[in-house]
Parts: sequence; structure tokens; C-alpha cells
Amino acid sequence: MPSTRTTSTTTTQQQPFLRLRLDGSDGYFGDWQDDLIKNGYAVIKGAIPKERAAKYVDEMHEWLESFEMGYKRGDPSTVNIDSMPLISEKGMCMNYAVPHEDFVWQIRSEPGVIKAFEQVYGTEDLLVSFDAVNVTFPNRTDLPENKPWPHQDQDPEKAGFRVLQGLVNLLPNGDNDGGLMVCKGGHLLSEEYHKEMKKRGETRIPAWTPEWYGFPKEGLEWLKERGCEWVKVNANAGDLIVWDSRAPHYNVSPTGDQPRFATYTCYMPVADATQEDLIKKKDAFERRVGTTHWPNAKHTGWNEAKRNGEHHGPKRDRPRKEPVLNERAYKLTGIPYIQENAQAAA
Ligand SMILES: O=C(O)CCC(=O)C(=O)O
Ligand SMILES: [Fe+2]
Repeated sequence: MPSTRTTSTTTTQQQPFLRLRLDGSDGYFGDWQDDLIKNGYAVIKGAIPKERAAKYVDEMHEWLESFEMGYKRGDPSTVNIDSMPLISEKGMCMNYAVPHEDFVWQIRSEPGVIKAFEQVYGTEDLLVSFDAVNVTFPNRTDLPENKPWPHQDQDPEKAGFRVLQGLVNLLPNGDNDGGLMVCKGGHLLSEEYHKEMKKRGETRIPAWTPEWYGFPKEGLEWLKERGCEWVKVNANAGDLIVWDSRAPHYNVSPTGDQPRFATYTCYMPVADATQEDLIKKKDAFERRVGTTHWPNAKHTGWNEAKRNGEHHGPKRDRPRKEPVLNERAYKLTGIPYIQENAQAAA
């Protein structure tokens, strides 16, 4: 259980700044927010100190080793599917209660990370996603190829800026080290794009949730014709990368000699979630399951990691190290914002 609790109820704090609209009308800030406004993504340099990024890298290795399946840091012969917990070819792992490992909670509690989202949303009353970690080793031949999967993590029927996604980059990440690919400026064309594709009667790529849309070839061509280019976002250890959920994006795997380690950290205003969402989120917290990128817990995950119908590796439905949350982090679970009557009715 978290070490600190707070009993306060929702109070929307008066902030000297407003929520960004990300529609081209936000004005000028003189910092990374200008990049976000214009390009749909931004890098916040040094959001966490380098030493702490290095500590989290250590903890990621420790976590991988803790399954005792064979993985040993620094030994490439142990980088294979049988020696590690189940991690997709895209580098993602959301099972084994990893979204609630103490080090993962520490990353999402980093003041420099939270601050960026407070600036964008203009409020301190935020929820954080119980999100996946990314562990991608270079040149894996034991996994399917990580083919481009351009998508947006937002329902195309719901226009406008809704959620800012984020990832904390833990290892230096250059051109050959894998990472996030974003279609620059695509967020500003989102509404027009979806109207046009609907008009054309597009065939939708199957999605497991309405809050996901895969860009078909025709759509990618449409974006290209409008001058949108795809860029690989490079970052240093400790940098935070943020992007508008409407921005077309995917990730690529490393082809150099070092892995990609990152954790996904998405935040949204408490005011955008219902009491029902918060109750669902509390349940996800208590069961130590993930929520995907959406901090309002629209979808919750599971801790079983199935490979060919069988559980892969030791079962874990609690984190190896239970999270110890400070007061700020505990608020980000949304639990203190649950009103008594809503809890009683649930
Ligand atoms: O791994 C990445 O850089 C992006 C993955 C992704 O699509 C996401 O987090 O929404
Ligand atoms: Fe995504």
C-alpha cells in the first residue's frame, strides 16, 4: 500500500496559465511548448537528472534479472525470448504488474515530468496512466520484425486536443537507437484528415479500441502531399518526449549496439474523467494492473503474459517491489478525487 495518503477532495487550483489548445492559436512561449504547438511533439531536455535516469536503467536490468529466466545484463547471449519476460517486438511490456513497480512509479512521480504536463494542461489536478515500460534490444532475430505501425491513440470521431502522451527516455537515443517516429505537424491536420477519409469511405484498419486509429497507405499519402514529414525523435537519457495523441506516430527498434529503455508516462486533467472512471482506476491501482496510455482508465490490462496460449515466465500479479507513493504521486492515482457518494453508489 502507498505510504502516504491524503483525504482531500477535488479542488481545481487557480493557475496562472491556461490549457493549451494545440490548434495553432496558443501564442508564443519561448520554450519546448512552441515545438509541441507547431510540430505536435517536443523534447523536454533533462526532465529528470542523468544520475536518476542511470539508476532507473539499473532497476530495469534488475527487474529483467529478477524473473530468473536467464537474462543477465551485459551478456547478449541472454537476450532472447526464453530468458526474459514477455516483451513485444515493439519493446512493450505491460504485464507482471510492471506498471506498478516502485521504479516505474518513481519515474512518473519525477517533478520535472509532472511539471511539463501541468504546464500544458494548466492545472495540478492530474491523473497519470499506469503505463507500460519499453525494453527494446537491438537486432533481435527471435522476434517478429517491428514493421511501421503508424497510428494515433485517439478516437478520430473526437476532434481537438485531448491527451498529451509522454515517454521518459532512459538511455541515450540517437538515429540508430530506435525510438519514436512522429509525423511532424500531423496533429493540426487531424480534423481535416478524418473528414476527408470518411468522405472517401475509407476501410478502417481493425482496432481493439475506438481510441486507436491506424493510418492506411492512402492516408499516409494524403499527409505526405500536404508536406508532413516523418521524423525520428532523438533524445538523451533523462529527457521527456511528449506528443499530442492525434499526431500520427509509431516506434522503430534499435539497429546499433545499445538498447532502448523507456517508460510511458501520460497525464490528463482529473476534470476530464468521470467519477466512474476514477473508481475503475482505483480498482486498477489496487489490482496492480495497467491502464494503457489513457489515464482515465478507459481500458485496464492484466498481469498474465500469454505466449501461444500459455503463460510466459513466472506469474506475477504484484510488483517485485511494491510502490511507495509520496503525496503528489498518490493524487495522480485519482483516488483522492473520488467523492464519497460516488464510492458508496459503486
Ligand atoms: O514507443 C514509442 O515511442 C511509441 C509507442 C506508442 O505508439 C505509444 O506509446 O503510443
Ligand atoms: Fe501510440
